Amino acid sequence: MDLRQFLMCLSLCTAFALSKPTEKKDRVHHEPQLSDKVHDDAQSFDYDHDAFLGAEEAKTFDQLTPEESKERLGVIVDKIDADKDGFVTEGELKSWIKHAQKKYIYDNVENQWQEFDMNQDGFISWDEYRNVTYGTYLDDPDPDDGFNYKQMMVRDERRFKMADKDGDLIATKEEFTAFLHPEEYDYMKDIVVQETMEDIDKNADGFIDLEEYIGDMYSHDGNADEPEWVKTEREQFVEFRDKNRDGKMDKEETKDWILPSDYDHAEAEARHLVYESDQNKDGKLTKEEIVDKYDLFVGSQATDFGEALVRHDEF
Ligand SMILES: *[C@@H]1O[C@H](CO)[C@@H](O)[C@H](O)[C@H]1NC(C)=O
Ligand SMILES: [Ca+2]
Repeated sequence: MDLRQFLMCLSLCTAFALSKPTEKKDRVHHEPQLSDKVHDDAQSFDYDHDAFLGAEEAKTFDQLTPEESKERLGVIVDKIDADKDGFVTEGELKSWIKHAQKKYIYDNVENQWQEFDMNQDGFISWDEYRNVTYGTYLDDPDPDDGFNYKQMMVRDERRFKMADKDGDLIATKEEFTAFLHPEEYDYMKDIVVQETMEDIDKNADGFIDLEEYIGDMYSHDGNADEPEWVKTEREQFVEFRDKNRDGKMDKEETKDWILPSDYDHAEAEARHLVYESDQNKDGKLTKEEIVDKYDLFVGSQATDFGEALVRHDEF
């Protein structure tokens, strides 16, 4: 999928999200992420699958029969058990999840690289990126699909320049990775915060106030009462987000929200997976305990089919 398709999808998905106002939109997706799915095990284990396998690999498991899934999961368990003592600890699981995340990012950059490095010199210049991504728009600067490509391009260029450490407007693989996955790099954190603020700060005063904060996650459904989670978010804003209690979030407060320094997603997910599958409660997992819960860890054709039925019910 190239960026144009991705953008199309993004705008479609946004429209879709807006049509379902009671569902929470997850803004905190800029953090070093394990998945772009919302983590709600009552709905599906998609987030866990992405975290455990990496998003690409998770898709392959969705094609397997339960038996094939279990077998491949068993092979993975042997790899996770680094000290080969027959048990998977929370620490081993955390390392594995971090590894899956790194691999996903590496593969994702590799997959896109060929498309953008047009002259195949091992670098991607801003010109190459711009031509590939916005070539159609540049040829016809007034497209009638209503999407603001100009604004996207300006934003991409600013991010590209930030990722491009030596300022030659030519990205090495490392710099291009920082461009595509800025949340993974300390030196990109400011731009991640800036882009997020621009998205949410509708009146462009440089701050996120309570209504903008709520408006980004929830759109009012006529006269319907606000769902409970929206009320909770309002309290969160007042109690925790707006630390200096001036009624709005500034840059620092926004950064603490979307890129909290004291929260490790891989660790939290490892703890969650152990908690959910440790049948004898000895704090570590056997291969049997993991494979028993294969639907939580990896899923399969069957679980995906089940989800499709659930999704169908919602419409
Ligand atoms: C980008 O497109 C322009 C206009 O078609 C062309 O002049 C330029 O050489 C292209 N740059 C690269 C790096 O392909
Ligand atoms: Ca190149």
